[in-house]
Amino acid sequence: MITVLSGGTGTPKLLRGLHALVPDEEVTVVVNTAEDLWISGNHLSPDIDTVLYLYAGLLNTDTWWGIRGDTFLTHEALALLSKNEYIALGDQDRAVHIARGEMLRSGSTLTEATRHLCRCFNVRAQVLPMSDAPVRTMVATEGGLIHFQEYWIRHHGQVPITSVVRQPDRFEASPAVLDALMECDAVILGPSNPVTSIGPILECVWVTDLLKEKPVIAVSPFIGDAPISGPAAALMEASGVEPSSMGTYGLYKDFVDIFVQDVRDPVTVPGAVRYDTLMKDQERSTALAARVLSLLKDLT
Ligand code: GDP
Ligand code: FO1
Repeated sequence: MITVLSGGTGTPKLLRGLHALVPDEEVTVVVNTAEDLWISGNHLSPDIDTVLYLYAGLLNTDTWWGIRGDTFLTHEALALLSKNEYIALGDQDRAVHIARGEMLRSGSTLTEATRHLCRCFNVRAQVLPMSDAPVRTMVATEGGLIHFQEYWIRHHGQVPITSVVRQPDRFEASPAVLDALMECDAVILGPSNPVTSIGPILECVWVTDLLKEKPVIAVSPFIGDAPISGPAAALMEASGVEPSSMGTYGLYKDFVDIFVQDVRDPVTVPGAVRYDTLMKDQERSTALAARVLSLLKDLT
């Protein structure tokens, strides 16, 4: 059994490769929920949904969010009525947010709601939200603290930020996550944003303690000297971490056994293994996943 820690873009590309090589039933994905948001009355969990739609074969892999071919009629109507509808939610995607919002309002945990959605979409991998507690990544701007989604989507990442703040400052992993980490043979930290995606999972109480007991491989999200998508560099800088593979390794070094970095990376992380980690298509995702699995075999 492999446990993969995931955000919503880089790691799902690696999951696409694992899906071609390992039965989905043998994979548990622990997913970041610190970007979650209640929006227009419903519950958006972007990283969970990306992983869910990937396994369901529905994901829009042009954007790595939302459902392929979705329409945006409700979003267009709502955007005329509310300033808070600043995220482009597809109509079918929104049905998932409505269903999840209802389950949460009726007292289900996010883990239970996600399990239900996995069953509905016939997803066989175990997809686990990192925590059942609401956790938020906020960023400090001149105008005060704002939600990460507001920074990245409403302001297009174009406002200066001085720090990244997690709310609350202490939160528990879900019991299912702790079980998965205790029972698995190995853990993969995919190439996701170390501050907004992997960071919150590592901050869940007990997670890093459990990782120290397991073989762990991490893949850097840096290609060349920059992330290839998303705001990782600005957020790492605002967190006082060097925006590079070295900075990423520094965050993982206490528990990681093998660090994988891209062949184009100008920074050399001592002891790291170098591969082509750019997963432009299914074939390249499968090739990288095969290499990671072979490294794992040597570790276990
Ligand atoms: P988010 O939740 O949408 O922010 O997505 P993630 O945190 O999962 O992924 C964002 C990170 O994925 C960025 O830092 C990218 O550099 C990295 N990334 C995206 N595609 C690839 C890829 O093909 N290879 C590698 N190594 N990193 C990638
Ligand atoms: N990201 C965007 O940059 N613009 C969007 O309009 C947008 C809509 C969206 C809808 C559903 C969903 O699950 C994700 C969506 N994302 C969108 C992705 C965003 O939530 C990601 O968290 C960030 O792009 C990076 O972490």
